[in-house]
Amino acid sequence: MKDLLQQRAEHVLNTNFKDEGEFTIPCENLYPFQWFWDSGLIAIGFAHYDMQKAEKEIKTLLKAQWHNGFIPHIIFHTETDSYFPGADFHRSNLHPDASSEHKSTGMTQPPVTGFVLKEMYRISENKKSTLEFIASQIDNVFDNHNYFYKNRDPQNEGLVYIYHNWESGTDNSPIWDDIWDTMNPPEYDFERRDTTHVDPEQRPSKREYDHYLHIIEIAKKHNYSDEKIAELSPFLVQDPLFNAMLIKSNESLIELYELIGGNEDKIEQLKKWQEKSITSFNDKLFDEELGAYVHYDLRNERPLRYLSSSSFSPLFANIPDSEKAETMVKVMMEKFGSDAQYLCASFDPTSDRFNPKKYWRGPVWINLNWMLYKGLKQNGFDTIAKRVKEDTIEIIENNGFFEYFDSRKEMHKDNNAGYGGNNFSWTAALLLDLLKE
Ligand code: 9WN
Repeated sequence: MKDLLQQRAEHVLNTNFKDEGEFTIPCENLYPFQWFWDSGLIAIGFAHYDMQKAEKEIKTLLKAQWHNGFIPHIIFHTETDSYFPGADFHRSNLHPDASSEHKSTGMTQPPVTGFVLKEMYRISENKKSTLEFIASQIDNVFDNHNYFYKNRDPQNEGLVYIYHNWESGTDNSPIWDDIWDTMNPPEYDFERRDTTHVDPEQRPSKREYDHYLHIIEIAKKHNYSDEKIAELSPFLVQDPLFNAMLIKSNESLIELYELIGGNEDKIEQLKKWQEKSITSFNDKLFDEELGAYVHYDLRNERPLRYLSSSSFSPLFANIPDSEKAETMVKVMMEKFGSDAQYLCASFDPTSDRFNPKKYWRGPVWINLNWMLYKGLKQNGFDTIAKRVKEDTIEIIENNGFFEYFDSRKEMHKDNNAGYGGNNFSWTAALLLDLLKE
């Protein structure tokens, strides 16, 4: 008999899978299209009970890849006006390499696909068939990494930039406040849709959206040209979470190509990227004083010295040595791990900018918890890993399959501390993975 929680998780995923397009929405109304990193994480959940759906999810995503290897952050498979900004605002067709078949945004998201394929292989009970599927898709993922290293690394450091906060996946992190301080966008006139689905207290402000739209307007003015964006975007950041995802995916692609056989040139290239990226990551993004990794603002040439759950994500990609790992975990427990807090708040609970109800300014997110759990385990921090896992299962079981959760334990007394969208796909998918461990 399947455990009830597992059944509920599968139900969320099955309901959000859209047969007509063969992809899964993150959640009804609030996010009605296919999102890049959501899709990858969702495939991990499906892999546990319906490998065909997991494969479809990835295949559909990669079909929307651009000719230059770029994978967009949203693919607008269907027409609906429940989301803003939609396809008509983003106008991906401005870029000469954009897919002519699929409307999308002109920005990307954390490159999870490489390690997702590896996870699918790990989970699979029919390794031969799954490896065949992987062999049919893997070159697209390699091309995506090639796109990043060729176009998003102007100083040839092995660290790629993001040009928009929506590319980070951690959309309104307080870290971006320092960048908003350098900008003064117009007050745009537009109709938000997110705040018709979710309490505005839990979402970014109108003024934040002005900044988000302004960056896109600049990119569109230059037809999403990477060169022009690198030259002109007011937002140009080397993000530790984004780069950790790329590095973890490099590692997985190497392992998968070795299993498939041949492809020596690609393996060699991946190893070169990997070595350079890890060295620069440690040299440039590790903040000795804070004891963890931070973001670097490439536009204004300065580190953004704040602790967030992204600061610890490099554990998952085996980036820190054992000494750095010890330091990071100590900092994480001191600042984020008090008995009053669930692990792991998305932003430093001891900071003035911490807001445990608002989106990426403090709440616990399940995708980051999943990565931290894996990272802690890989690095031998079994007891803390166990706490992250237990906290994650407990908050979902008590509150439901929400998008994010209050990090303060006192707020969970009435099992009413889940925020944002409900029946959220990656919450269900990654819970399934944790339950099957
Ligand atoms: C913009 C879909 C996405 C996630 C992001 C999350 C949120 C979108 C939004 O939802 O962002 O991409 O409109 O708020 O921050 O990580 O991929 O679930």
